[in-house]
Amino acid sequence: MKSPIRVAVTGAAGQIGYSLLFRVASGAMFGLQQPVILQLIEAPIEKAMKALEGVAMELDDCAFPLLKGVVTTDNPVVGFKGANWCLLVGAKPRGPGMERADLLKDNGRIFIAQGKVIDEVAADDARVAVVGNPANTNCMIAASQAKRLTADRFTAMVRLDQNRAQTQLAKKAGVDLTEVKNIFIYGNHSPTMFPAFAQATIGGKPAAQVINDQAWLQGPFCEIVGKRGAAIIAARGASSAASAANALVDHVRDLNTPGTVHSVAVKSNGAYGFDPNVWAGMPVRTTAPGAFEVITNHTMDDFAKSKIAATNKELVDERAFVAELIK
Ligand code: NAX
Repeated sequence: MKSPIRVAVTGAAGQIGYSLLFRVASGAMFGLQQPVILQLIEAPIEKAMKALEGVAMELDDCAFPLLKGVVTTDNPVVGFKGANWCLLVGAKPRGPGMERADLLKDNGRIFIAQGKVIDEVAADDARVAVVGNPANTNCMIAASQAKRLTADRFTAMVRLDQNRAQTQLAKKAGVDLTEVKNIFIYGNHSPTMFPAFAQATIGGKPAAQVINDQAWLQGPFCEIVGKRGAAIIAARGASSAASAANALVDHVRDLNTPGTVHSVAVKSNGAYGFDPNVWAGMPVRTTAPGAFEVITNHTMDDFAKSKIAATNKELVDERAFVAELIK
């Protein structure tokens, strides 16, 4: 049996946390041969810490063979100490009437503090995956604080959007979703994201040829994927949690599986016209556990270029809102 890895999770008593932790402890994220120690971090709020104790009790009650320890804390220094993976799920939600700029700044302060502490106390091989919204910009902010860890260690999750896009293409084509390949998400995890259908294939043929409805691909398809989160809130009365947790399992598992090609928000290297200072969703190929290269050779037509320009502009604007924090 391998020695355990330490997995720090913020927002561990939240909705996504409740769907996520049991899958990490069961081996879904790191494999059935990899023991884990969970280091669960919550906001310093009595109610949240009490709920976290309940979650830890339930983890105990599952008797997971791979779970070698659970730490619960409201102190990020304790929670991130020696962590090999830092899953940043916790964030301040947007309250009624709250301006987007204020949401960005409030979360910015959280992610500045967490980025600093991770850089100081996490393991040398630490990797960070950000889920808390606005995920791309929060990731950029956390990475801005790192002196020891390089920017490629910081990724944000757009995998839920990729999974949503894959299923929508399969439903439209009337095929099993495993027939759909090479659908990747570009840009921000927000309604401006672009699910690039031109590269996608269905049963080995171009998706656009199989679906044969360019208006649907350019219109309703992009809209359904971009606004799926809002549709789930409208139906369920709460935001997507189980599917988000599942996507994070996919995100981390695929970043640890060499050869996998998948959508991840990473620091832009200027590819596809993204500003080099933003974190943008794009296809990456995992080259070694935790390491990746960006796939830069996808051809974009004028429609794709205009969608990417719009989502890039939103990311650049978000960065401008928090510029004073990351100086
Ligand atoms: P919840 O409100 O259920 O849980 C968030 C938890 O974070 C709470 O328990 C809260 O106490 C905790 N928290 C707040 N500040 C913290 C801090 N400084 N340190 C540690 N914990 C802190 O939200 P949930 O539904 O779990 O969603 C979590 C985040 O994921 C939200 O920002 C949400 O918008 C975002 N999402 C991101 C998605 C993505 O694809 N990137 C999709 C799903 C989700 O909407």
